[in-house]
Amino acid sequence: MSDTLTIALSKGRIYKETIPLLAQAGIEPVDDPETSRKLILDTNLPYVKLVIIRASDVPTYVQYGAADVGVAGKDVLMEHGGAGLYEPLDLRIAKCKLMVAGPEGNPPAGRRMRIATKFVNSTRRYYAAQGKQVEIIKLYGSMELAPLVGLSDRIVDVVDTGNTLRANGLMPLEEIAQISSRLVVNKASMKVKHATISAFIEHMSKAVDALHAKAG
Ligand code: PRT
Ligand code: MG
Repeated sequence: MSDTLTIALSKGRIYKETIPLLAQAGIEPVDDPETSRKLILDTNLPYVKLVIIRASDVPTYVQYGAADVGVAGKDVLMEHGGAGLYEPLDLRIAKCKLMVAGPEGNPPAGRRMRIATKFVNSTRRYYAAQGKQVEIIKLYGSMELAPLVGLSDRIVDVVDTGNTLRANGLMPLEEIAQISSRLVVNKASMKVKHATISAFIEHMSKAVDALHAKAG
């Protein structure tokens, strides 16, 4: 008999890049979340379900045990803080960098620099570590717009190709962290469903290695 295993995933790039890993681990969803309206997806294994939620909600679902495990970007995990979670595996997918970006030229003198971001905690920590006093403006999206309309001097956002920055006349300025997606596990589930979850982590770890060996 197997314990139930609920896996939290977000749509979009994390879903697309996690599915091949799950397939290697023997788990295949029955529905496609991009076309289905279901938020709980059945899989080929009767005891495994996928819950499809916002990327930034994944750590919260796993923290409270609403999902046993989940896949979340390190950017999202740094912001969440990691309470109630184990982070046993780097899945090496959805890679990007958390960066400070802005227009060319020096920041304004004579007042605190303004930074627009949805990564408020990570931004505060980054500047505090440098002893810099900055004003952080919380946004929920389209950070690149903020410097263009004078809302902020800089932004902190995740950057992949940098095309979005360039298209808006901004440049990557400072790297805060290298980002990839991580497998996270609810601490209580790890105890109560130890055999099932250890086996899942082991399968996913092998899947990461196999996909990397193939990609070269
Ligand atoms: O979209 P939603 O508001 O629901 O949530 P989300 O933006 O957090 O989710 P999603 O699916 O967009 O991103 C999930 C995770 O993918 C993030 O938490 C990161 O860990 C990771 N990731 C990897 C990225 C990118 N690459 C990335 N390029 N997340 C976002 N982007 C954005 C980037 O900020 C820019 O706006 O994609 C745009 C294109 O990037 P460039 O640099 O290639 O132009
Ligand atoms: Mg997005």
